Amino acid sequence: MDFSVIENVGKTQHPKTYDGHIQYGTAGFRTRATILDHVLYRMGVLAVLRSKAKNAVIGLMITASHNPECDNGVKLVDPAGEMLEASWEKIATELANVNDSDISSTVQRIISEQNISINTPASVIIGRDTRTSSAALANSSIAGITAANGTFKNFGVITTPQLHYLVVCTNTNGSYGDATLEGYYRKLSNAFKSIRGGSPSSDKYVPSVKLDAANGVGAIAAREFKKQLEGFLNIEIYNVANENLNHECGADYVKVQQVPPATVPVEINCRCVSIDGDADRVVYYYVDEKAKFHLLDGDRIATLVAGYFKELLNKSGLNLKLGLVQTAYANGGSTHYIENVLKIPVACVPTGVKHLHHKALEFDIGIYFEANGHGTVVFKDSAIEAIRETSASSDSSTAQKDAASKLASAIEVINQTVGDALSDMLLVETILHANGWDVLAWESSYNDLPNKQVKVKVEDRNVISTTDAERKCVKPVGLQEEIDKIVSRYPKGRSFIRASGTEDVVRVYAECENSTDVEKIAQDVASAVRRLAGGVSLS
Ligand code: G16
Repeated sequence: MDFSVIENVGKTQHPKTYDGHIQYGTAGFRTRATILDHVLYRMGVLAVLRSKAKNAVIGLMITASHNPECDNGVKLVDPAGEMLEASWEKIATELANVNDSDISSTVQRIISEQNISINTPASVIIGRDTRTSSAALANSSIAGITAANGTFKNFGVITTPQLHYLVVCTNTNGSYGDATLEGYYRKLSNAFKSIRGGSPSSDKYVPSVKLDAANGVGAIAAREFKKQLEGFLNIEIYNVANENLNHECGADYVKVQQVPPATVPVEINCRCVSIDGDADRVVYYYVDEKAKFHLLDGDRIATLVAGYFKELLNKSGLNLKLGLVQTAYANGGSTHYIENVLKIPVACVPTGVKHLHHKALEFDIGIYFEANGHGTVVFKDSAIEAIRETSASSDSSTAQKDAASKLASAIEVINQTVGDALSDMLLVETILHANGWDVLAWESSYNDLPNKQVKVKVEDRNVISTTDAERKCVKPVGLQEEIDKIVSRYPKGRSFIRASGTEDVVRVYAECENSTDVEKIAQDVASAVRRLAGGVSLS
């Protein structure tokens, strides 16, 4: 590794032209695409160092997911498909922000502090979303990888979950699946078709969905699934353009605005699905006879999956620890249902799939979902083994074998490496089909508390500091007392605030018993934030 080459290429071809501080946030670096060239170059270099440190292949995904088209970003993916280890987020932030003339010394320091053997070979898998800026940023990362003497495989335009899948398959020598896009589609489609078997247990279930692809990369993947699942699931795809990414469509828009995209021809009581710009989030919704909009978000998906798995575990006689992980955004109605009706342990962690994923690994079967539709299910190897044994054992009854086989097939439909909008959709469709449910039956399991999210622009969102899985604000001093005072006026009132890790805003969440009050709580809390945390008007 020639440190002077790394520095010179950086200085001359990918110079730092932005003086502000850029931070590795909830899901990597995410900001305006025009200031990211030097960051991508340096992340190419860092991916090589990380690959050497782990002696494994690392993933590099260029996307700003749910953000607008003008933004972009990059996240590094660790060998087991997890988000970059937290201690390396600091390293990434430091390398992204040093002056051009300090690149060489910083890289050398990282090597020495992390005890990296520079002779270890390094390899990076690259993917990017459909943003106009993504191709050039991919080239910047390739320049960094090459300058640091690493090798790379560029998969071009792919979804974020596909990148995670490819990293895991490569690092497990194919035991998780073939490290190709064909392998990804084949694995999920075959599992979906095999578990689906005969007809649904009731004619309420109609095998058809309307899918809003957010004008993003998910449209490409959805088209492929549509082809492979012909005769099993009819996927009508909307919002497939290469422009207007996430604009008035996509999972984030539907979740936050609580309306369907105008571009999706909703029909009464029909299942509609929205995914986000890089296809790692999914929400369902429908409109009833009175034109009322109903959202079935990540909480609903989590409870649907948890109920199905709990029933199969009971029937199979397997004694496996099932748990669910949520964040503060989880609707109080869902948490109450999980704890008191499903009687499944539930944990709350800070926002960011990395936190949920790690917590979920503590269970034999860990279901994790953010309310925004980001989540999956993870299984311990020992749990998978036990499920497979029961499904094949002559000591099991037919009912036990049947339940265990269904669990075994469900494992194959799930992309365990990360939240995957399309794999999650296939899982939801599998369960609705197995239960013979339409969207109303699914929704009838519990009532959501009315809720509202708003964004507040402040001068510096870093003045906000929280604790207790983001449920309590510790700074600015006095803000939590204000929030407590506001929510205490309303039955089942709850609100919290936190600085976004992907947008330059403070997020406010509010819920309470009466829909007429929820807007008032959100606006009152937002005003308190503006007053105490230096609010500025939203441009
Ligand atoms: C990313 C993260 C999610 C997080 C979301 C919003 O999603 O992967 O875990 O919930 O950002 O984060 P924040 O509220 O901090 O802005 P995505 O789909 O945008 O990559």
